[in-house]
Amino acid sequence: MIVYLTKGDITEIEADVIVNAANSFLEHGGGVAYAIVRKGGKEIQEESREYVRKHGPLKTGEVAVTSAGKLKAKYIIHAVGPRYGIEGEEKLEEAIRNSLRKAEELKVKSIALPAISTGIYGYPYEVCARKMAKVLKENWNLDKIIVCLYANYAYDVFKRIFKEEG
Ligand code: AR6
Repeated sequence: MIVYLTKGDITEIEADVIVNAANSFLEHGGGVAYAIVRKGGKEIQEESREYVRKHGPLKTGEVAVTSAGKLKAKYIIHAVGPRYGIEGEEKLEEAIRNSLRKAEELKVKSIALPAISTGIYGYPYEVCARKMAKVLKENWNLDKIIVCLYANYAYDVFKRIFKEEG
C-alpha cells in the first residue's frame, strides 16, 4: 500500500473512491462537498437525499456510499466528520477509519481523502493529519491512498506530521 500526499482539487484525482467531507443530512452545500456535486452532477445530491430518506441522517463518524456521477471515480464515500469544539477528535478518527473500511468492502483498490473537518467544521489541520497518520498505519487492503490537500499551508502541515509519525 502506498500513501501519497497531494495538493489541489480532489475532484481531479483518479481514484476508485473519492471521500467527501459531508454533514449528517448529506446536503452538499459548501466546501469539498459542493465541489463534488458541482462537477459530478446533481445525481450525487439526489442519491444522497434518497439515502437519508431511507436510513435517516448519519451519526458523526459514519459514512454512506453513492455513485460518483460524472466523475471518473466509481463511488463517493460521504464521511461525516466532527465539528470542532462540539464533537471530539475520536469521531474524526472514526470517520477516516470507516471510509477506508467501506472502500475495502467495495473491493476497490484506490481512494482519495480530503482533510475531513478542517474547513467549515473548524478542526486544525494538525489534528486531522495526526488522525490520518494513525489510521493509515493500520493494515488496509488497498493499493493506493491519496490524501488531497487544498491549501498550501494544509499540505505543509500534513507533510511535516506524516514525516514525524513515520
Ligand atoms: N478538493 C480538496 N479539498 C478541498 C476542496 C477540493 N475541491 N474544497 C475544499 N477542500 P470542508 P468540513 C478542503 O469545509 O470541514 C460542507 O458544507 C478544505 O480546504 O469541505 O468537514 C459539508 O456539506 C478543508 O481543508 O468540510 C458539511 O456541511 C477540507 O477540504 C461541512 O462542509 C474540508 O473542508 C463539512 O465541513
